[in-house]
Amino acid sequence: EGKVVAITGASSGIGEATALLLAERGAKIVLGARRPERLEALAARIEQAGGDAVWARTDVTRREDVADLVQLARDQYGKLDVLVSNAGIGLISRLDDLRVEDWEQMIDVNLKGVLYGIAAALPVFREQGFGHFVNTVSTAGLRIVPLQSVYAATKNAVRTISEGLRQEAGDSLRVTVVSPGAVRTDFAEHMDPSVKPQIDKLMEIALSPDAVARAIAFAIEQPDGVDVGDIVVRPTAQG
Ligand code: NJP
Repeated sequence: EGKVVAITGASSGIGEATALLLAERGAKIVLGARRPERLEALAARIEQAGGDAVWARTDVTRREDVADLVQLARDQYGKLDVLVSNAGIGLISRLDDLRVEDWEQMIDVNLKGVLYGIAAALPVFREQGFGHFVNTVSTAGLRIVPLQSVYAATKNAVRTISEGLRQEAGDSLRVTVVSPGAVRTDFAEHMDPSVKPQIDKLMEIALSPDAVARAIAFAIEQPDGVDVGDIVVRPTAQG
């Protein structure tokens, strides 16, 4: 339907599935992530299917990269309708293990990356008089369990900021948080081998990333004035 949608973490999993689905439905897609070869291949796939996509190497821990991604949307398509801040990393461990660098990385990607998205897109949305933030958070933030507390904290911080943004936004902006449960992506690949058995078990019941993509598309495709604020998508088998 001609919306311009920028997606961070578009090189795999939920971001990639969302890019493909929205492109198929007529959106123009601006892809961001750190792996250029994957973005290039995805953009080519979208173009071959008759869609429209551009990409930029984007590390969301670098404020200027996120600003450049937003600028690319404006340069290429003249506007930005939606920013999907989806890049995320889950490095779960016991607090006792003092994985301070992992904590910092999760804060940098999951929290500061989203804030950089707000810093880049909010002035654009204000100027345009419309805009939509979609932030991928987590069901891990809804029920805190051992090993996941720092990850959950970064996601709950984004949830809090999203609600503040919604309240400050007025009627011209939309803000959506999407909380996936277990989804079959590369997400678990970055985790410590010690938690692998637990994660493998979860992956047995995990959803396809398409399920989350459809939820994101649902929020984006609502008519003006309708704000889908909070969506949880998890497998029926997830406790
Ligand atoms: O995982 P994965 P998902 N700068 O690993 C990118 C949340 N979630 O699709 O940079 C920019 O396939 C990375 O790209 P690259 C989760 O917290 C998931 O499952 O090229 N991008 C890749 O495209 C996350 O927020 C589950 O390596 C960076 C993407 O992030 C979102 O869903 C459950 C980056 C990760 O894709 C998508 O994750 C849940 C950086 N510095 C929440 N670092 C689940 N899968 O079960 C990473 O509750 N990326």
